[in-house]
Amino acid sequence: MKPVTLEEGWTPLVRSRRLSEELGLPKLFIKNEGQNPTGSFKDRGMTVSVTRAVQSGAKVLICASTGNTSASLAAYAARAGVKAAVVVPSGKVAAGKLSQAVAYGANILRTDGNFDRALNLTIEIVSELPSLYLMNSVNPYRIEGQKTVAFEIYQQLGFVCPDYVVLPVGNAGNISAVWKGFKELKEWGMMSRLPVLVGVQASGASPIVDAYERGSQEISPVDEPKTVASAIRIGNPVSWRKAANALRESNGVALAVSDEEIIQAREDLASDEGIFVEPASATPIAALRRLGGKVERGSTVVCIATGHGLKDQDSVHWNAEESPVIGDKSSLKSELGRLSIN
Ligand code: AN7
Repeated sequence: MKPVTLEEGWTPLVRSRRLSEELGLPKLFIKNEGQNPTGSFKDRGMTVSVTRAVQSGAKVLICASTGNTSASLAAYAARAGVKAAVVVPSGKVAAGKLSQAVAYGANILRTDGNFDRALNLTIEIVSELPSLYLMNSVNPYRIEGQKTVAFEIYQQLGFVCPDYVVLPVGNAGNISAVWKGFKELKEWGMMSRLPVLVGVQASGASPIVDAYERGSQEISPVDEPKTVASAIRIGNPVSWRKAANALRESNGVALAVSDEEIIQAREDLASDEGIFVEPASATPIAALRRLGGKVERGSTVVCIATGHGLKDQDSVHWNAEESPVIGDKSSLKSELGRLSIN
């Protein structure tokens, strides 16, 4: 069977121009996963998992989602000609992501409460109704697809292992996938070392960071996760053990950043680098600011920008009243005069 694909992956690895100076990291790169077909890294995994599901005869694919997984599943199910059901926490998903799922024709099921509850309900119903095929990142094919970002980073750096890979952590599927990809490159003899992983959570939804800081082997779930970064508003990450393992094996760091730091980083990525991401995807820049000089200046650092900014426009504050209304050419001219144009 031919794969179900929308030509995902092969996203740009963009070298930072300005934030690199501020952070004192001349070799800072942004892996712009927002350039995937549905605007997030989820597409890398969805091509594999939908292909395998369809191959096994599945007719209804289901996931719980904070938004991006639902948009991605909806698109690949449409492509494959099978049904998608997406279970989302009511009122907690960014409008751009929901409109994608609607446009691609998914069945939208809203639950009360948060994402963790939506995922629990979904996992329970899948165990009772065998015609449903679970597409969350506990599905191992998702991880197999998502690990390809490691292969691309290695290739785009000129067949070199980065020193640090910095990424947001929600349900912890992606950090597990990234780590699997780099470990395989090493096993295959392509690289002789491995990167240090930096996993970033929002401070209102940081069970993995909390356990890391306590030095604990177990997480304590956060009952009511809160953050502006709705993609990673997750209190009980299903793959936390894999994340903890990846952090330990890579000598990695887990840290939490505040909503203010996230929004500032999102603004700066857009206005300093020309890369517009959703809030969760700006957490790596906020984390590098926190780490300050702890990352050696000569290091090759890759931040994974996981999702596109257009998905979450509510996070951009713009007051139309503050921008001038142009009545005629002379008012246009006088307004432009402020920009020192001749
Ligand atoms: C932009 O869509 O969990 O740690 O249901 O959308 O693998 O969960 C999204 C997660 C980071 C965290 N950045 O990845 C979902 C969902 C963005 C995301 C993450 C998500 P994981």
